[in-house]
Amino acid sequence: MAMFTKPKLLFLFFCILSLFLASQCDDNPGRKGQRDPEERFRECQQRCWTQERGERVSPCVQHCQREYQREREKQHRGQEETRDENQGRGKREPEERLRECQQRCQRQEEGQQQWQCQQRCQQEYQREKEQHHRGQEDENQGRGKRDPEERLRECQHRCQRQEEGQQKWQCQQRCQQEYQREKEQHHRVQETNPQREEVKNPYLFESQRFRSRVRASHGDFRMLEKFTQRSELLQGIEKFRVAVLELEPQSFMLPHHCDSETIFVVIRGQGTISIAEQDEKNSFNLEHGDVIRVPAGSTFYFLNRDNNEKFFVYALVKSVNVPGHPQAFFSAGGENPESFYRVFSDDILETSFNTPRDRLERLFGQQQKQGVVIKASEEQIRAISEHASRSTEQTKGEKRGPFNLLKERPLFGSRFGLFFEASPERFEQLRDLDTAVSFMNINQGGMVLPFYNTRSTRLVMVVEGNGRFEMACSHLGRQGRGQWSHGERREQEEKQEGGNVHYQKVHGNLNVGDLLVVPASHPITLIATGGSNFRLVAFGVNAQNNKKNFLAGKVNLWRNVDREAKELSFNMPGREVEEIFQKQDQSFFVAGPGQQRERGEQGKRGQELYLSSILDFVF
Ligand SMILES: [Cu+2]
Repeated sequence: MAMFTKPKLLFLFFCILSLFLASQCDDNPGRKGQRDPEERFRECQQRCWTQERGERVSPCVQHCQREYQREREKQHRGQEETRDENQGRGKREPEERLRECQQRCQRQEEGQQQWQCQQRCQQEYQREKEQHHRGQEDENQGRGKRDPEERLRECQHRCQRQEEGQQKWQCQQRCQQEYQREKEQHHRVQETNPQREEVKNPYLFESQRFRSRVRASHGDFRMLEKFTQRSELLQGIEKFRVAVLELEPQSFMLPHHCDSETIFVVIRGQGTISIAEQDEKNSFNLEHGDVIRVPAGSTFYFLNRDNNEKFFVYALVKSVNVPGHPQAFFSAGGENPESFYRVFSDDILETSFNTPRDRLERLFGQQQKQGVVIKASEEQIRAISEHASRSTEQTKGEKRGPFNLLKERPLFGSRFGLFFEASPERFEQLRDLDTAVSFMNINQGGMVLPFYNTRSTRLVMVVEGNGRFEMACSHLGRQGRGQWSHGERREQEEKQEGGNVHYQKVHGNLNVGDLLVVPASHPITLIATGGSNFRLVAFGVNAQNNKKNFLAGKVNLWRNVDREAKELSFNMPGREVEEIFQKQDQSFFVAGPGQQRERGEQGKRGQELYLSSILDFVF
């Protein structure tokens, strides 16, 4: 008896109590069972938001979603089975049931009714088949419980270990594609769910939010939804849209003009852009890193002159008519794309072209109906790109012609990363739009120290690799959705800030094709988490006189704050505050969390290695 100390007795009591409660539940097939999956899903999600922190929120929510799906399907199947059993035909195959059902119709019904009865049999059969199919898919996904991010990382590691050179790259591409596919599936599930997770984070747009704007056999033009459609917090960039243009090898995008100013940045491949004006024609060959402005209303066309590689371009589009609703005008084509000439009356066209109607019908009726991007022959490509020029030192700063972002001196960098920027101050083409284009490379395992842009909002797109970000936002904090899981921390904050300002931690994973809006003044950090370098291209709006203010590192803002001010700010001796702010002796980019100890030694040599890392750098 001495063995049963008080806690043990208590434990025993609880065991018995829980057994008793469990049996009660069995007797009463309600309670858990009768609350609907939706309710449990909401509860589960709330648990994630209140109990988990940081990175763990999203996997937790995903788990809830999977659980929800599973329950829904189970419920559905349960209903089926009950009905089947009622009809005494539970275990047989759908085909057999279909035959039986049809025979029943034949025996029992006449004429029109018999036909309807047969239809019902068919529908039931279809439904069963589909369900059966889904059931199998579930089983196949024995791997189902891990999240797509994890599978992506595993896939990439496999590539790293097993493949070399070009093959490695292709292997990585395959991982990305698989990941995209899974995400899209996941996204579709989310869309049907009662509560949308993304309300929490209006700044991150996953790649599948780019939607095709045009149908084309040899290319794709995808545009991100209108920013203000997502959240009113994005009003400041209401006029802007971001798009991706992808041309298959040896293809041609038909001439058109847009009621928008456009800045293109070339991510991959070899292309040519031709810009036709009333009294001017310009053609430029483009390569990765090139930036080119196409003024509103200029007629232009693209060419992918490479035989193997896709031509891949990001675009920042600023509408001039209806804010956030840029439109393209195709003069070429007929039905797909539709040529705008076709809206004019026949007699007007006849007069305008001084050509009989039947010949005009041929002009606008001959096209291939393959959309805005079509295949071009080698000769056609050669002829068009023959007289195209390359951006050179001389064309820089001139009104037309591309300039290469990556051939500039990096604005800042270290062993762990580099940052390039084409600012409106230096490039006339960007000036009147008050925009910038920048490129950031964070080396594998590195991070950029926390900073903020003083007046520019950045639209950051992932070009290569994986990473994550953390950002402080007071707008979301103010909406009372702040996620402080430690109440005391919130209280502390209230004391310091007079209870007026709260910051929401906005965070997430970034993968190729995703877009992140980083509003001006919002402190942010980005960390490379994948097995390769993490590369980002950003469009900056309100870019003139923008500065990046770093909040930590050797070069940081606090260097220019008086010691006494620091003392007052932190209620700590000024010297001690300075000691802390000077402890990180590297600037801009450092080894990421978890990497620091391993790399500490190497890090000391950071400055010496700075130059060689620039030279090693290949986009
Ligand atoms: Cu904010």
